[in-house]
Amino acid sequence: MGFLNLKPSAASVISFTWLCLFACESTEPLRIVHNLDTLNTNVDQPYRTAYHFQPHKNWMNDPNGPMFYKGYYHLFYQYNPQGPIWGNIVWGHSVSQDLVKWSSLDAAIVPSEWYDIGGCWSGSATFLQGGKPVILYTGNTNASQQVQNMAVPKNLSDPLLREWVKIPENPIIVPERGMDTKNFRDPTTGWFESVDMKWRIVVGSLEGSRGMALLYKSTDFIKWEKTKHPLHSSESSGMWECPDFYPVHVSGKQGLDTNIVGSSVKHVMKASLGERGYDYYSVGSYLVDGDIFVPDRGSQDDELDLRYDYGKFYASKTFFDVSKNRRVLWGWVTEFDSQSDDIMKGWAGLQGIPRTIWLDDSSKMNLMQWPVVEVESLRGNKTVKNNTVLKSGEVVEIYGVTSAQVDVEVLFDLQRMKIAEFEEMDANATARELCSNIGVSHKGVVGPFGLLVLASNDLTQYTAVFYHIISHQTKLKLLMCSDQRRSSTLKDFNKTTYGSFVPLNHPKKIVSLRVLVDHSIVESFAEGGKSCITSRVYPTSTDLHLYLFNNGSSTILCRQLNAWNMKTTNNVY
Ligand code: DQQ
Repeated sequence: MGFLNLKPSAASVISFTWLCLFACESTEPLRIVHNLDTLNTNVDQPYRTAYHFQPHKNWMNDPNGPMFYKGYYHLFYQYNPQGPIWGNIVWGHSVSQDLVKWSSLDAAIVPSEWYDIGGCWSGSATFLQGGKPVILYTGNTNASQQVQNMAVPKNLSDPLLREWVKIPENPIIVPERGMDTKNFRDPTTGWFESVDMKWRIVVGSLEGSRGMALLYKSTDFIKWEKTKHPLHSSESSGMWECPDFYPVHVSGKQGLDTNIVGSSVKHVMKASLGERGYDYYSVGSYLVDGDIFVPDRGSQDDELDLRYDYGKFYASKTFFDVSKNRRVLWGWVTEFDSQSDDIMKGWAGLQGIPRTIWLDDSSKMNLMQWPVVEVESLRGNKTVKNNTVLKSGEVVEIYGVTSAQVDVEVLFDLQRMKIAEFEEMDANATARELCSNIGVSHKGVVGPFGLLVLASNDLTQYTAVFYHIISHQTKLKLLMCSDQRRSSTLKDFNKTTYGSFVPLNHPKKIVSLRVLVDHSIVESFAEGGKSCITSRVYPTSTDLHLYLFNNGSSTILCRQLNAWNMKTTNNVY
């Protein structure tokens, strides 16, 4: 990791070159506000990422108001300008022309009025008629109550939208009498319905233990009226943070503007459940006349039951990227070390790689997610290793890759498998429990097999991302695991194991896996994006390697492996 241990002078040179490259290519010169002199440039920073979105220092949580405007992607985010722990929350603001190289600007919205002095919390951007962007955000008031506010750009001809003005009508939505004023937040992107010529938004809320998406309507986007019943809710789910509601096409990958309804469209309702710490979604129908969302696969109480990601991924938000006709998902990936580690590092929180999101054609039940294509522009030297036979207990090193900064795509060939060979697993156990119980060293029949990333030379440290084909509740299942038990020797590191069942519509002969590794984050995508697991890990070894492995008794053929060293886009650490 020598290249991260730059002396202050070297760091400054690299940053300058990078900023110049980016700023000089843009139509507008960017005003970069971070001051290199104040950065912790003399501290060892092995866990800062090279190509993920992260501010130069301090705390970051939810992505807010992502949008594309006049040639630039905008990402706002919950940011503490004063330190690496949550508090003093403002809307940080960065811009990019390609979703992978970012420049930071001044904070867009900061606490200043009685209605947001306690923090400018999460919200969304909407394009009103005429293409004018506006932001809705939650203000934590001087009495610690939650209200919804609006901000508009000062200068619409500035593609960087550097200055935002809070409107005089704020707060535009306040909690009604009897509502839980501390659980009323995170307005969504608005959508317009021609049936009554009204805008709609959803605000997350809680009544008792029932989490809900309150629906509000407006003709002018300023005066809002709550509908009689929520758009959707779920008993015992706790507060619904950062709800998201959007249409997906029933077939194909193209994204849809949030206003679209119709017979070729399904809708997705997502809620971030604070008590569980995960983002859940349902696919279903939006009945505009009844102002209600009806999930297709409703369990008894219509609970949301699918997850974007079965690892660390929270408070996510999508936007419709009109420039590429796709819907893009951002999600916050928190740290997994201790708060004192964060204070030492001087920062906490990443955004996952933005993902294109669409409905799974084969099931119409779940979403597909895949790193945006622009990430592939960061691929450098390529290593190819085809037709590797992995006998039981074999570990094969992939040479030529920078294991800390790599994009790996693998195809495993299961031709020789017979269904009769699959192991029967505890029918009552969840995928995560099965992954924990099995572990990477289990000697199964078909699996575990997969990758060891961020692995030390002597294999005492590694993060294992692997598959296991099993029989569970009398069905054939592809179990995907990401095991952090041996990822680090750090004392306060959370050594958890994540797991997910990957939808398999029929016994498959080939299964695919893609893993993006970036120093302290491992993002895994199974079967072209049917299931995803994101992990945060902190390897203490400085000599890191990449391996293929198979521990099951059946031989596995790794038909194809492509690995690319990934370029660095983050200019400083
Ligand atoms: N983070 C924001 C809230 C939101 C929570 C505050 C979710 O608006 O509910 O920073 O992480």
